[in-house]
Amino acid sequence: MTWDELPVVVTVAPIGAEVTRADNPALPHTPGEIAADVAACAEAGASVCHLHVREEDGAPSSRPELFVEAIELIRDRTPIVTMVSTGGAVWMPMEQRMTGLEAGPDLAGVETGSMNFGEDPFVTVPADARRVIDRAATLEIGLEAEMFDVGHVVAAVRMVERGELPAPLRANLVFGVPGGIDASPEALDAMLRPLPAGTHWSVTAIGRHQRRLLALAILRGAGGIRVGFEDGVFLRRGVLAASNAELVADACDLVRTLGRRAATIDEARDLLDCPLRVETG
Ligand code: KMH
Ligand code: ZN
Repeated sequence: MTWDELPVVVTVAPIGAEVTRADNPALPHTPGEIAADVAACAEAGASVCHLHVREEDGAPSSRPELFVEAIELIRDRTPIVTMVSTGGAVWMPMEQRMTGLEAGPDLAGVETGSMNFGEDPFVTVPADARRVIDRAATLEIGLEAEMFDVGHVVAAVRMVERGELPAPLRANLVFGVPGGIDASPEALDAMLRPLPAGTHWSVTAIGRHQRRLLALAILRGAGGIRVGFEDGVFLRRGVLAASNAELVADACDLVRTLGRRAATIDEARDLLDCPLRVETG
């Protein structure tokens, strides 16, 4: 298959830990709202959802019951690939960041380095990453490395070389977080350079260059792109998105305009090597 025939896995990140209803009133809070939102995003073309959870009042949370309920409700409605964040919020200790793993998602993110996240330290030392990797292995959950700067990519590749992170790597390259790498063509080149062949790489971009960087990634052969309120609440400059599903539909339009197509959920499961989990017992 040539790069242009490869379907693009569109991930939706509907919640995050920083965005609020003051930024966009359509932000989902409860597991029921999250599941309804994710189901609409799957209809619109998303094949993976990257999840955080919130308390009913919108406060970022790490309560495992909320992850369990959200994932159960999502699975009732759609076979979309479920992925939990283990980045959580900057103020969460590692134990809290890891609670989503216990809900048995298909995939989990793993941070491979530390950085400033805006004004705050966002710390993941190698022992923290290994904790996530070990627990995910025990629970048979696949991992996607979440990387915000070049050193994080180099660290992830070393973890693969040492046999800590399974190969082939699933990589999400994040651009434009203040404190991380910028959202520029040169930054995309720099983040791609250390990645071994066979990596499934996806691009997330924050800020005003989001759409341009996603377009560039699609044309560079990205395996995936990510959109959703976690990464941006605007459809266009000054125009709030009505919903996460609207952002997904727009991302799928962009994929098509550039001569590629969005992956179906089955194709995403194949490309990401994460078959539908069949619970036994
Ligand atoms: N909320 C950020 C501190 C992730 O989910 O992997 C971390 C984050 C990354 O959102
Ligand atoms: Zn996240």
